[in-house]
Amino acid sequence: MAVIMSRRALFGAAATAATVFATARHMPALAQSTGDGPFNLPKLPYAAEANEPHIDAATMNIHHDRHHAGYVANLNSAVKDHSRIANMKLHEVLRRIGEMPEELRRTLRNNAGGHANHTMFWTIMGGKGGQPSGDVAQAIGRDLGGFDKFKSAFNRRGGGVFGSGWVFVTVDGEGKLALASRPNQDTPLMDGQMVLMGNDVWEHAYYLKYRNRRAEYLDAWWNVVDWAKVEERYKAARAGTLEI
Ligand code: MN3
Repeated sequence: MAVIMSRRALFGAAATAATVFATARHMPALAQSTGDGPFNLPKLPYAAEANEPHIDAATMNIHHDRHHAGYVANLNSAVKDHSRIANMKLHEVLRRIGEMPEELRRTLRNNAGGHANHTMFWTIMGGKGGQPSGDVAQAIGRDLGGFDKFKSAFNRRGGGVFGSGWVFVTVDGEGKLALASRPNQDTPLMDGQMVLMGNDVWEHAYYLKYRNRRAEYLDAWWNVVDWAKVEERYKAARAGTLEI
């Protein structure tokens, strides 16, 4: 408990962090699933150490087991008495966020958004960085001016998010790419778009290792991107099967 309390003090967005930690207290240290559905925390697809030294294992553990678990728990609790929403798929909730009951909308925005963003995020990391090849490389060349230009524009965009949020690459059904950023846990899925990849620029994603140096984190993050996974997402987007 002492560790939890001292870490809580490290993070900004106190209200959100307090909620997340209050929920996480009731979970096992290595929560793999909230168990009480309907939404579930996916396992990390690799060991927490897999992104060392660029992203430390402690950050991975707390980010997945506390923060992401907290969004899932809050989401489940929000839909507990709303079976219509509880039966929807996550991407449907987000796509139809404007139709959600007004008293639930902010909670769903934050927690369904947080669940989707982090689910995407884990899957595209655990790699060895480098450069993409194949269709993704071609699309980056065509739509984003090539890899180097894309990487610096993405980092600039991530650095420009005021407070907490995300930087994304969106992809449409034809495979066209664009850069986007969103505050908090918003996602382009809320605007009917698809997300190819994205990076979390909340302080909780980098504060333990990088303190307030977001630009250093943004730079280092490219070393852990799994381009094969990004390529899979690209193909799924074109096939109409990419959900989150
Ligand atoms: Mn996060």
